[in-house]
Amino acid sequence: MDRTLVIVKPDGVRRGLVGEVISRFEKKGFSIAALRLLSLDRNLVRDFYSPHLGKSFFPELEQFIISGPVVAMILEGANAVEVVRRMIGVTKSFEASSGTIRGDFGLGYTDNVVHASDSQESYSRESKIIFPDL
Ligand code: FUP
Repeated sequence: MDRTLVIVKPDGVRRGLVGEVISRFEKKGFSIAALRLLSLDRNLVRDFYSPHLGKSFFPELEQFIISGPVVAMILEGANAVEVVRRMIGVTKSFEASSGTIRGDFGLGYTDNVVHASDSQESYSRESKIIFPDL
């Protein structure tokens, strides 16, 4: 079965959206293969967001993502990567369509409620960082 990684970011956790986010994925038909609450440290962030290291927005992204705990999960279901990316909406929450998680719950760019792997390759890389024991 296909899998993907979803992270409810610090803004989503602070605003009490963990249940809402999980509920949407459960209602869609995904099952939760793994779930954990964790705080990312700078080393982990540099590894996780390595494709963005050195970009002008990286310091802001790093500061935001370590600003509080996150809830990470591995979701399992048909075409998980593509379907979940559609359900979260485009990166800029203020441009995301209504009905998507970012479109319904945020206005931010850096603080855009959730992360989801954007390809199989990203999933393989990211899931090993967040769930090293799986
Ligand atoms: P996404 O795959 O939708 O999470 O988006 P990206 O991989 O392009 O970006 C990773 C994170 O960096 C996003 F949450 C948004 C943030 N970002 C900024 O804050 N500023 C930018 O200029 C680009 C990305």
